[in-house]
Amino acid sequence: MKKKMRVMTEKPLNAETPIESLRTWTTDNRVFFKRNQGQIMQRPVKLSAWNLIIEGLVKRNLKLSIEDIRSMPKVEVANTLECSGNSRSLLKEKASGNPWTIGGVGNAIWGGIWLKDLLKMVDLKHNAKHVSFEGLDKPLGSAGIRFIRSIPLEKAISSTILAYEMNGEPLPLKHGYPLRALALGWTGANCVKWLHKITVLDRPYEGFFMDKVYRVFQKGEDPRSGEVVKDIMVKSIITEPINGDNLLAGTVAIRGAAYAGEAGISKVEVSVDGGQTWIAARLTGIEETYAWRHWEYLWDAQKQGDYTIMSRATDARGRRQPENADWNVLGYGNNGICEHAIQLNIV
Ligand SMILES: Nc1nc2c(c(=O)[nH]1)N[C@H]1C(S)=C(S)[C@@H](COP(=O)(O)O)O[C@H]1N2
Ligand SMILES: [Mo]
Repeated sequence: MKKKMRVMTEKPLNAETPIESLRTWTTDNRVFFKRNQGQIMQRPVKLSAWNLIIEGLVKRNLKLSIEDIRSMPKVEVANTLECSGNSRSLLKEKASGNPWTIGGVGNAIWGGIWLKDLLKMVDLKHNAKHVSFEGLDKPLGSAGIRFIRSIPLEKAISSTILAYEMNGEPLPLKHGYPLRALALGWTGANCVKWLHKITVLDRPYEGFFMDKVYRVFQKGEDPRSGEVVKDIMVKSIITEPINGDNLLAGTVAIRGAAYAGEAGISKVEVSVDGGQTWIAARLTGIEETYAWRHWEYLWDAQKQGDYTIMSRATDARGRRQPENADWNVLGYGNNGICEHAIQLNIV
């Protein structure tokens, strides 16, 4: 039986991927986590009435139809998308926001175009520094604030795509049909769905979704003083067995996924004694720059009892997961080893 998504809120729709569905290298579109600030349109936009507009610090404004975009050189890239607030509910101290466990992440093969190809067409002005994306989703709440986010031009040129396909299917309505931005290796908030306008700016976009949220700050601090969430930090999750399982003594397969945004994974280690000793896990499956790496450790569990199982990942730049996450008011970036430990009972 296929497990269902865990819905945290219906309006807006916020739902996480069931743990079982994190075990395949690509995550099924139907159970891929869904994170929304606004109201998803009921029906997909009519493609004949849809355009992508590019304006701002450009020498030529551009208005493209979906056919224009599809006729450009196509890129297909595997990219693991994670919500900045993923694992928030596992923090030792409560933080406000959707109570994600580990399912605010998924890996997909995205088909689309390189943003740099579009930026070449418009001819950037010399003071172009940031690129903002605006979504078509209707804001919820009386303030009526649209979802607009910007990324630095450097990221826009080096490794950002505009995707119209997800795992070989047209981009599903809930994931931004017909087009979304994907800043590869960066957290979900940088990947605007239902994209319809790109504006080139000389500074980061100023607005609610840039200045009040998606920033790392402490109690009493002005959100604006905090760093904007960007690349995904090195992290590993255990997807098998499930926390709290009772298992027979013998070989226990401990499996999971590890990811580090723009960096690859060089090592995953597992501890079955609460972090005292660590053993290298085997990296399995496909290795792609922006995609997670699956891993496995076959544990010979001989003695009955309660065990604390942990995993820790090291990325290709030598950065390792911290013992505990750096707490912040909005609970972003929980990649703590201890927070992601699971308990098993061997019977
Ligand atoms: N237009 C628009 N884009 C958006 C959002 C949104 O609310 N509106 N949410 C962002 C956040 S916070 C995340 S984590 C990802 C989630 O993408 P998914 O729902 O396709 O998994 O979309 C991002 N893009
Ligand atoms: Mo997010």
